[in-house]
Amino acid sequence: MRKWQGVLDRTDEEWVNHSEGEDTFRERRRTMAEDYRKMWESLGLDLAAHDALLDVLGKGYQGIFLSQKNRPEGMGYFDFVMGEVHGLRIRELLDEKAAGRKVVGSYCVFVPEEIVLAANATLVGLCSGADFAMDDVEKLIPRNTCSLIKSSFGFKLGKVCPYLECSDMIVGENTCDGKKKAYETLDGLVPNLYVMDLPQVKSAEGKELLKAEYYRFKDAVEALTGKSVDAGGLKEGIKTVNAKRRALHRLSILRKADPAPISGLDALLANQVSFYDNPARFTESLNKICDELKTRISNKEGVVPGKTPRILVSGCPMAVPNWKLPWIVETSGAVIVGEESCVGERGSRNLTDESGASLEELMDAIVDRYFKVDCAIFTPNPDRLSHIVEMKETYKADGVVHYGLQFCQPYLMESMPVEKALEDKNIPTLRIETDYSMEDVGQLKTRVEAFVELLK
Ligand code: BJ8
Repeated sequence: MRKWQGVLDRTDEEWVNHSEGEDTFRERRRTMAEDYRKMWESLGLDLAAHDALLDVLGKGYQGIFLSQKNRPEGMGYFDFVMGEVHGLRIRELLDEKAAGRKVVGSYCVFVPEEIVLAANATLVGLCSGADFAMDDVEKLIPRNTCSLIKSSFGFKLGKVCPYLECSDMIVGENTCDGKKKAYETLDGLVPNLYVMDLPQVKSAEGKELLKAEYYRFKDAVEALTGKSVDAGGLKEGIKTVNAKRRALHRLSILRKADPAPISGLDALLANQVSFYDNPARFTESLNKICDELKTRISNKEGVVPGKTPRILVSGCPMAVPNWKLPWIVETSGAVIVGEESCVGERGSRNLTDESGASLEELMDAIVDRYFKVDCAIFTPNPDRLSHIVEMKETYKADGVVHYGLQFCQPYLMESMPVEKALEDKNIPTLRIETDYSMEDVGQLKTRVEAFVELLK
């Protein structure tokens, strides 16, 4: 924690000059790089493939994030975390493991972090935001599978994800058909897959199923860690996760301001980092940015000058390093002011009631909270439609871009009623269907630019 604390406390000048001196800094980075390579090797990563991935990511990050103007200073912390996302954070997780803690990896916001924390384990999101090893992937799952699922296979087959390799348990979930069938195949590739069954209907029976599955998951995590989940531990877990969600809500609410105090790209990055970082440290860093944004707002200082069309993005989750659509939108003269997404407000919307005294009451509170998540796998799913309209109003968006990944039936099917509900209220809407490749960037940019012109 001390190394990270130093980062949180760094002044601007120290970020640039690294007060230890340039030579010492370079030497320290060289030693760290050597240490990381040994660490990645010990996790079984393919070093050459991993180097290639980090190279592409580093260049992409530079071009997309660091080239933005007028960023909040507090984003320095998130730049640092991204720079160390396969380095220092993995070292920290391995240190935790050496001290007896377990790591649980997840692909979905239905996996309750509160229970994982209460059982003395750490929850991490598993990367699924870039194409990798596609030739190998398409030998195992059909070509016409969504990019997110293909990516999770690519990161495993290409041996490039240290989070996946250091997870003691990998949690899959029966959500969309693509995922639930893909996990049958993933089961043969990893030794520690746990599959959580999830309801598809918001009925009393559906809620009972979720409750039964959360108890089954609690038992499985207890068996993994050897620590029983009791009321005290669960209450602490709930408080930690609530504090993280409160900070994310605070960030969302600050984005109501016009002019927008932070870019959509940076806000998305904060949401993405929330899946990897230590929750308490993340909460502290995000609250610092929110304090800075509050000052910006009182000074009427925006991230982009003048009147800029404001966009709400709605649809499939954008996992690291999927920044394609936000980058297109924000380099086309608009600013994103909200994300109706699991890596955004759908994933963090509600808090869990902390007031229960017994384990049963707290487990019920967790079930109540997660049962409100309005993922498109639910049928029917009217809450999502009202949330999109509500968010458009709350964040004073001028229009909505619906983001659907190719071959994602739940979100592409639902994009039709979403468009209808928005059009009924005269809200301009653009439906996008894409994947992780860069082949359609030119075509998407033309469509987004035309949409932004319409909003002016
Ligand atoms: S709660 S959105 S994180 S399931 S894009 S894999 S739906 S075919 S990701 Fe999700 Fe949980 Fe729902 Fe959220 Fe399938 Fe669509 Fe692919 Fe998707």
